[in-house]
Amino acid sequence: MKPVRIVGVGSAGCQVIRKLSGLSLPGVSLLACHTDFGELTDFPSVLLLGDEGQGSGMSSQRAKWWARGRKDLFAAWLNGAELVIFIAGMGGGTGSGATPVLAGIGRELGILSIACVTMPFASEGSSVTEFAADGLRHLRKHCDTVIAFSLDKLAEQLSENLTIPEFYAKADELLLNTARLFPDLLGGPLPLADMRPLLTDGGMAFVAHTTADGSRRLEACLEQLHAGCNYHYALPAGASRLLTVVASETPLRLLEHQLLVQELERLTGRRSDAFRFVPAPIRQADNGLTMSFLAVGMPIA
Ligand SMILES: Nc1nc2c(ncn2[C@@H]2O[C@H](COP(=O)(O)OP(=O)(O)OP(=O)(O)O)[C@@H](O)[C@H]2O)c(=O)[nH]1
Ligand SMILES: [Mg+2]
Repeated sequence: MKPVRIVGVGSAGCQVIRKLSGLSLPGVSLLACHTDFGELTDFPSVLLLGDEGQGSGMSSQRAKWWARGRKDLFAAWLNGAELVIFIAGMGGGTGSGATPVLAGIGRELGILSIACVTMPFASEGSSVTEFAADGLRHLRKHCDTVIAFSLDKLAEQLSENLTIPEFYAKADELLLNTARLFPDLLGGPLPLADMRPLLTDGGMAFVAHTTADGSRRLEACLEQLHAGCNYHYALPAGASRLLTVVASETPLRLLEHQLLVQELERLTGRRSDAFRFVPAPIRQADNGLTMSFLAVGMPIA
């Protein structure tokens, strides 16, 4: 039985599942979950929420209700899992309403759970923002660890010339890369047993993916850490546990390591014994330095 399950909920979540299904991930089962039957084609496993198949009509209440109606089916699919990762765009009816309900089903079964979500643009309007905030509040109750990115902040980092589909492809990539930080089964650096103490009851988490090369590569990565796009958080200040995943063709120099530890101590307000640095496999052969930061146990904003 595959120990890791990834569930995409709603259009955005299913989009990420589609991308993950193109990767070879033994040990991982994927599920696309939606209220809209038309968006559930060409997936290996799907779960339709409700019987109509016409979408939620932007109603998170309806999506919640329908997700509760699938409790037995979803629990059966989760059987034997050790970790479940939920992916969704908060703001629509399905993602905002159903994801917390599905996460609650996982929690009742005692499965370690993580949610990686995006929070909508302010320009999507106040009802979308409220759905999203409500969904996030509920996710915090039902998941061990929740990571939320702000689309407004992501847009600030990217070129203004991107088209909307190009922008959403970047948002999907951010969610996908974040999900892949987790167990080694997904290409992450640590086995599940080592992720467990980090993520259990982790609350809100901060994640930043950075990459740079050249003689000031470490400083450049740290600058990118400051320009992260986490909802609520500009920095990993106050985190109780921190994992830094380092991939580099040329290993970190001693001076770089010292600078990194100093800066992380300053940013988080923690001593270095709250940190763990792990090397990651290099996916691209270049001289660059790639560092991902996962800070768990962030103070509630
Ligand atoms: N990552 C990502 N986010 C998207 C995409 N399209 C829209 N979003 C964002 O995700 C939020 C939720 O949109 P959807 O995923 O379509 O919503 P849903 O969960 O399908 O809910 P309903 O369509 O209302 O049933 C939106 O408010 C946008 O902020 C996408 O292609 N990728
Ligand atoms: Mg949708």
